Amino acid sequence: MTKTLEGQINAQDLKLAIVVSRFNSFITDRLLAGACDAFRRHGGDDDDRLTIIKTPGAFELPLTVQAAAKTGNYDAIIALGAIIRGDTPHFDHIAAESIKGLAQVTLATSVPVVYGVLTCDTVEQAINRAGTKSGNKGFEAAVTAMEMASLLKLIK
Ligand code: INI
Repeated sequence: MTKTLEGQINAQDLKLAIVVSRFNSFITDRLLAGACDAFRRHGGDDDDRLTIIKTPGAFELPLTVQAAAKTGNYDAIIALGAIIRGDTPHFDHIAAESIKGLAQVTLATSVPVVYGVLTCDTVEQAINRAGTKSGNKGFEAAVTAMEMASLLKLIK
């Protein structure tokens, strides 16, 4: 008999952390609002189970998420940021290090880490993904975090 494991999207019994960078805060504040909205709309009405942690920029996300993951206090961690291309290769370095670092943290700690970092060529692309034309990637990241937290509990 085949057994299928699939996580549920429900925040009721979950402890989540959102680690959000302040760089491009006019975008990341909207991603944060979307993630908090998703948590509350899925039964996460107890504010004790949602912790928000702020970093200066996306480059600081991996270390901060790692510190949060190592506490063992969170079923999943949502990393939010907005990296927007400028005139120099800086964008590419920050984008590469943030995704690589976060991927390392999730595998090393076995805590689900969800990547809600926008990497956009223009400010308009970022606005479109932070609650306007293309939805809110913070909301989507929180939904994925709930599913992954639930899935990992099922597997264990
Ligand atoms: N940080 C971001 O989160 N987004 C960006 O677009 C960005 N750009 O383009 O420079 C950015 N830089 C700051 C970086 O994340 C670090 O905070 C900084 O380099 C100090 O370590």
